[in-house]
Amino acid sequence: MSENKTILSFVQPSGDPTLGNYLGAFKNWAKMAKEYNCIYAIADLHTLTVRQNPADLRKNSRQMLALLLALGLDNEGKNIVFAQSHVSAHAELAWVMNCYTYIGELNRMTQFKDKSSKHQANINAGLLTYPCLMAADILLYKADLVPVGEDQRQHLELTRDVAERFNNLYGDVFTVPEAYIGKVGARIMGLQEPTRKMSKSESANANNVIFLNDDINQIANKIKRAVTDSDNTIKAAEDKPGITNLLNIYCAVTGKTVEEAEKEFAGMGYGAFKGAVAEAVVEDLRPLKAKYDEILKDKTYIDNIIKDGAERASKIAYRTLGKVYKKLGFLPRT
Ligand code: ATP
Ligand code: LTN
Repeated sequence: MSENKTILSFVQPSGDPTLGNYLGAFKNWAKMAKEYNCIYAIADLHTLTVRQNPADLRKNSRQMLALLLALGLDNEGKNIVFAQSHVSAHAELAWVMNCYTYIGELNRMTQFKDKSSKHQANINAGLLTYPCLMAADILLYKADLVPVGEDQRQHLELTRDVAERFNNLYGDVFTVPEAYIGKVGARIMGLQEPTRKMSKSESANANNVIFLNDDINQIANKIKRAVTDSDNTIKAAEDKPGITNLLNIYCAVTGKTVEEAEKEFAGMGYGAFKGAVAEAVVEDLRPLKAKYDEILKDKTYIDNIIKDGAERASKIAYRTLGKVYKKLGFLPRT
């Protein structure tokens, strides 16, 4: 049955890809790529809500695409990989979504509150209306499932509300999507600040974030330097955020449950535990990094894949946009 279902997810090319992106999102995308029709893109339009350096944005966009391709999410067969800015239907449907979303709903978004407190000199309208563009991304492709990390759950719920609101007014236009949030890895925290999400664009301390661009030794060292606590028991608990985070990371790469991992490490010292986590992460990342480095060297290959991706995405997106415009009462273009 999953054969005909569509899954869709986008990532912002707003920095170097992190272990959080990989474990919270991409690893699930890769698992599902075999079973579903998949649409994956870089959300370059979304990055403008925070000021970007154009050269960095170009570099980050190719890096993020190289990673998606290294994970096997390419355009072979049924999957579509592209850049959001190449399909203008996103910006067009986002305007419509803006007119069917209430300011009160947008004001409640945690990401808006978070980012506006961090970027006080640039609280632009896009930062507030960001979920309308995200809703457009999802609804244009009639996505059934949207695999994301925990931080995006609220945006997904808003998308569902707006889709239902629109359908109630105009009949069944949109598919109401479900969020898919993995059981482990959905929220990887910083290694130095384990009470805050590991984030590619908010990393003052380089040891806090594992970047997929880091070399294997750097990755292992960052894990070995992760903050823990002084009680020396390896258990997940609210007052042990450092250990809990390392256990989550370990489980996300090995597929084990937290209980299994706790049993495995019972009685072990923190040093040995961190060494085991580092080894598991490095083993998981080594082949992926090798592929990623190889693909990144071939700009033309990446650019060709997204050209083809944009053409295929456009066909689906404009079909939906046409239907929406017709329902709204816009004159047909004859
Ligand atoms: P930014 O720092 O620019 O906000 P980000 O690193 O949070 O970016 P996004 O581009 O917003 O990453 O997210 C890409 C995907 O990775 C999303 O599905 C998001 O939920 C997931 N993700 C990001 N950070 C983490 C994390 N620390 N743990 C789990 N999943 C994450
Ligand atoms: N808001 C998301 C990125 C994003 C997205 C989407 C995710 C933009 N459009 C559509 C899933 C579906 C983020 O910041 N991670």
